[in-house]
Amino acid sequence: MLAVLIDPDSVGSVKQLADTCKLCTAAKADLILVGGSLITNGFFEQCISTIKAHTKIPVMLFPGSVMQVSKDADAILFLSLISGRNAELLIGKHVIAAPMLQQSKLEIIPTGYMLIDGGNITSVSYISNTIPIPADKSGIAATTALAGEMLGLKVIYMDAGSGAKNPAPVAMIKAVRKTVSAPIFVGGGIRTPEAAIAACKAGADVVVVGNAFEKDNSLIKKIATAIHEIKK
Ligand code: 1GP
Repeated sequence: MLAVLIDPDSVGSVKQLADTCKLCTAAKADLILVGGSLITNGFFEQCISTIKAHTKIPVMLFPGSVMQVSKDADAILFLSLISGRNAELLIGKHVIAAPMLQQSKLEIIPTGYMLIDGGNITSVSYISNTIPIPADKSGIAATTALAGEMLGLKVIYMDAGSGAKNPAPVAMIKAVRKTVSAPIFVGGGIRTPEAAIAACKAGADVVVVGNAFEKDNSLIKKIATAIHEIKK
């Protein structure tokens, strides 16, 4: 599946976002993720309502903080940053968000979130104050994912971070795929249909692309088609 990541901070205007939604619908993108490490423009709620008004594609929150929760979305990736050792992002923020989530109709998706070194320091690594898993340590990634699955997490998200120089390595995705049965999201630094296909063939169930679409929205169709062709 293709998940299109929309970072509210990078949306230029409501019209631009509406156009992106139309392109996502036309390309048959499977999911829309909304979130960012930092939101400075106050556009979060309006971002969700605009997306909901312009497409029927399910909207999944990918929250960078407890402030990024909206009852208007369909689901939330309830992220536990299992590659890091920052207790706040493993359980602390969850305790704060849980009562609010209980009152919402959001589908809660417990997610083992793993940062992978993509060759540069990304916002998510800086803001979360955690060190990503080294790109050549597939064994660490696989055992981290395994522990996450044993703890009951339903999805594993391997993220090189938005704008990563290199996406998560194919060998590492394969190692995680061999070790867990949970669906695997892979994102960060995927800019071409070839990179998306490589991630899928290695075992990703969902490929997440954000930055590349902000720069060239014609890629939505190209990458969606490439991913959907694999299924045939
Ligand atoms: C980041 O996985 C996402 O958290 C997507 O990354 O913006 O580099 O596509 P990009």
